[in-house]
Amino acid sequence: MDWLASPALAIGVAAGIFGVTVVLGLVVQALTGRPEAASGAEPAAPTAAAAASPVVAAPPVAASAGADYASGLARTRAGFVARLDVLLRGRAALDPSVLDEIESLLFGADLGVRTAEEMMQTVRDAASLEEIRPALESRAREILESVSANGRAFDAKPYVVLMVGVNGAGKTTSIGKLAARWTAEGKKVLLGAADTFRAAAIDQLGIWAERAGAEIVRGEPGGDPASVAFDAVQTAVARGFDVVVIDTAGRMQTDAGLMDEVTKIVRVIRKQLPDAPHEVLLALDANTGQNAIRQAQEFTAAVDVSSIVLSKLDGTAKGGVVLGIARELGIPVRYVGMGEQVGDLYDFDAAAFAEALFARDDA
Ligand SMILES: Nc1nc2c(ncn2[C@@H]2O[C@H](COP(=O)(O)OP(=O)(O)O)[C@@H](O)[C@H]2O)c(=O)[nH]1
Ligand SMILES: [Mg+2]
Repeated sequence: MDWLASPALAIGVAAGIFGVTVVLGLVVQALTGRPEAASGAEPAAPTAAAAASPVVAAPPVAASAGADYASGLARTRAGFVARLDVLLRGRAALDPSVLDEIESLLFGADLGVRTAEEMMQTVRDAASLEEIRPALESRAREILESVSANGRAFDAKPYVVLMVGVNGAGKTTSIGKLAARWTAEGKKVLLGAADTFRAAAIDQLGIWAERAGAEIVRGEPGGDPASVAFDAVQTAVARGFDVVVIDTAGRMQTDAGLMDEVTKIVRVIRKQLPDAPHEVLLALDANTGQNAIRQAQEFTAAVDVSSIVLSKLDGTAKGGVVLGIARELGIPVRYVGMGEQVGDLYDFDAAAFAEALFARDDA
């Protein structure tokens, strides 16, 4: 936790977040160029040297801010929005051929069919070429605002959060980032390592727990995930934890097996606390585009998903999938992950997101 108090890291993080878009673009490229790491990959080590004080100075997790979104969404913007601009610039009038081109652009933008159709209707309703861009931006904002998440009350103690999602979706990393945020707010946080699929997955959560100043309940590798979840909740009740976050495995022999496991975990948690889990977070990897929407459909059929953590927006051109998720599933996106470091998790803000999506890089 020492790194939280380190001015050096604070400066590093600030520079990373507010750095010039060009530099960020390179960073993003570097990140994307990496081979897709498996869930067992160790989170990148904190860069600051160990300081002495365990006192947490400030929450390490940034809330939403336009500048952060703007850089995180650079790749997405360089995709369909930039192409839209090129297309619109080259035209004198709103004729059928422009509409055709915009249509194929929207349908290729990972928005999902329904969302692409709605966006296309917005384009058709536009009276002039100039109106298209602002109309699309406000339609995007409307879609995102229609499912915005309410504030978390932490109205139960312990407040039980269950993290679900397929392998590599960013569950463990997002839990680490959230744990750091919550311990920094003074909460007593317990993590439950119910991804018992591989020993490395348990170790990965352990590293994050240590970094975040949270405690962890571990099971045996290959052990029963539901019993780890049960133990974690029991420990949280017995020892007065404010929050307990359960990490889960994202793979089973079959998808049906995975969903069975998730529902079993919920059932077993309820034996301890009938109204838990108070929140089910679904982690989705933005890189998977349309697939993320399908994954969400499967998980929502199995468990009552409260909201979504959309990870890896920094490394993808498929950020438009946020619109598809909002429109097709009606589940709020609560957090967006834009990097592997502890501070790279942002509260989702619909208006800021839509604005960043349509920001002009050439302005
Ligand atoms: N660039 C980037 N990488 C991320 C982000 N979130 C997670 N990752 C990386 O994606 C990989 C899989 O994440 P992990 O949390 O282990 O996924 P899990 O299998 O769902 O637990 C790891 O290498 C993470 O460091 C993010 O927002 N941006
Ligand atoms: Mg994991």
